[in-house]
Amino acid sequence: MFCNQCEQTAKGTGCTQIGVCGKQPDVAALQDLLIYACQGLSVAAHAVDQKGQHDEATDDFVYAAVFSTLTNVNFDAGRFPALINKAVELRECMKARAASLGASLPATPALAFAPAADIPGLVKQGEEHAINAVDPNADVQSLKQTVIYGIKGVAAYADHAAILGKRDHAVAAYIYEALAKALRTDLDLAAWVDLAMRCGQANLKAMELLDAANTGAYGHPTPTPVPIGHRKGKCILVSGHDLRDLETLLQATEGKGIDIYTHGEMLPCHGYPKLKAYKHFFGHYGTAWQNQIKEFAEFPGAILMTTNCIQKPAASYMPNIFTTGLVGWPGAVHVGNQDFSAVIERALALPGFTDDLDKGEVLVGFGHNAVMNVAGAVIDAVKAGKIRHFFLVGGCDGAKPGRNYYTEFVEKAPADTVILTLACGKFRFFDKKLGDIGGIPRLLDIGQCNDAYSAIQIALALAGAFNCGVNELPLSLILSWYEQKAVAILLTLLSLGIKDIRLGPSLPAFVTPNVLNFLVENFNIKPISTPDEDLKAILG
Ligand code: FS2
Ligand code: SF4
Repeated sequence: MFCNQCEQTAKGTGCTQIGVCGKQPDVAALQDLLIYACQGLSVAAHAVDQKGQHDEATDDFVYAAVFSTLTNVNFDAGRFPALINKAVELRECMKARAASLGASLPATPALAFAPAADIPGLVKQGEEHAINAVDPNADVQSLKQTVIYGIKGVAAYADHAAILGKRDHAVAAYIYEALAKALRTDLDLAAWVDLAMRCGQANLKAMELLDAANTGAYGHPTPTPVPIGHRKGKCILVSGHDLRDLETLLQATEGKGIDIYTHGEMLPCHGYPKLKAYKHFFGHYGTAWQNQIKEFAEFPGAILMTTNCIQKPAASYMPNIFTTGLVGWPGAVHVGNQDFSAVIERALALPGFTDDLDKGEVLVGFGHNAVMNVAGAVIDAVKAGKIRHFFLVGGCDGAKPGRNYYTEFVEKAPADTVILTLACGKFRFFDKKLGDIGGIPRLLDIGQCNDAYSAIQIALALAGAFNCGVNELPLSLILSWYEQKAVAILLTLLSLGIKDIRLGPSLPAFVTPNVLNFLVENFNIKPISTPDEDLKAILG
């Protein structure tokens, strides 16, 4: 086994025996084989694209299949054979369509790959098609992995958007082209830099679709206080990122005496008008994904995992945890087709909270629409010298040491600065009382990692208001990464020409020194140092 796609990879170089995340070698091989099967499909779909045709169901399948290989999504080997076989079935359809359109297909074994009949056979095939061992040129291989991991993030966003009916074939067209090209070994560094920048642009489109999907279905988030304690009663905890799963669960539990709590990246859901309208959508419980093992063990109700990020469940709460959608863990009950009756039954059988606990509130709901509504006040405060600087402190959380940098950074940021935040890294400081500047809260929660589009829109609007570029704004990006959505977002920021990003807690293992030099020279990207040093360097 070899996997180095996420930040917590073993020894900072690669997981070789078993994943630090809990991924077993057979699952790692099956995931690589699924990507290979999607590459064969992509070769044919790209040829069909070039004749001006495509198939929406194939696009949706590829988004979901690729998303299944993202870190902390599906650990269940038994779920992968069907996906691999489906990719091959769709590849054959696309091959036939290409032939009927007179499109020529390149000669590549991926177009003829035949999946083995059982899991051990598929695992062996997967080992022969490991993502990390395709290109003899280490720097090309590094960029190739950057692009493939970025595509995993793009696929995640596109899958979320497609679930709510928002699609743009341009996203799938890019994925087909790039996955097809990743089979080749004749492309040079410049070609891969171009594919990486276009991955960032495809991700911008996917995030724009997702923003339109979420706000179209549930309204624009508005500033909303969310209790972080609990109240007496039966309860269900929802984690992950999927808004439709939450809505379906809210509908199914209405009037049943069950309160719904969010965990991790579901926190921002409290800001959406159509979701917060449910009276039993009570509050938020716990912090980021890596704390599940402690926090889930203490939750007295059922737990529903949507999308990423699932952590190996402890035996103590295994009977309480349910997966849905693309998520899987062997032994955890998987519920499909938006039928959450088993989750509700379990919640009713469990004790629920036996008391009321007031732990205060946190404020969510500062998506681009809400921030634009106070843009006038923000601009005036900057012009009057009341706001000196904005920091976007956002990105993933994770278990490795070094992430307290972000807490300390926010604590040490001077009182005349504003912190914009998004994604699960915020749980390091989300409950800090940072006060306000003339009524503008100093800590503005933009939303999930899935809402990075909102942060980009806010930065562009500020740049427009001050008649300058984003790089000239009094704004610094202090980012943390863990998994492949963060890779996709980083590529988007780079593709928009955004410079001087500080990235931590460590740099990706799949980036070679030459690729890093390229990033430093062209984008002035830098690793985080200490909060004091970085604040001094930024504020002067
Ligand atoms: Fe957290 Fe990062 Fe879970 Fe997001 S680990 S912010 O991209 O997917 O959340
Ligand atoms: Fe290791 Fe991360 Fe891969 Fe899991 S996803 S096997 S932790 S590199």
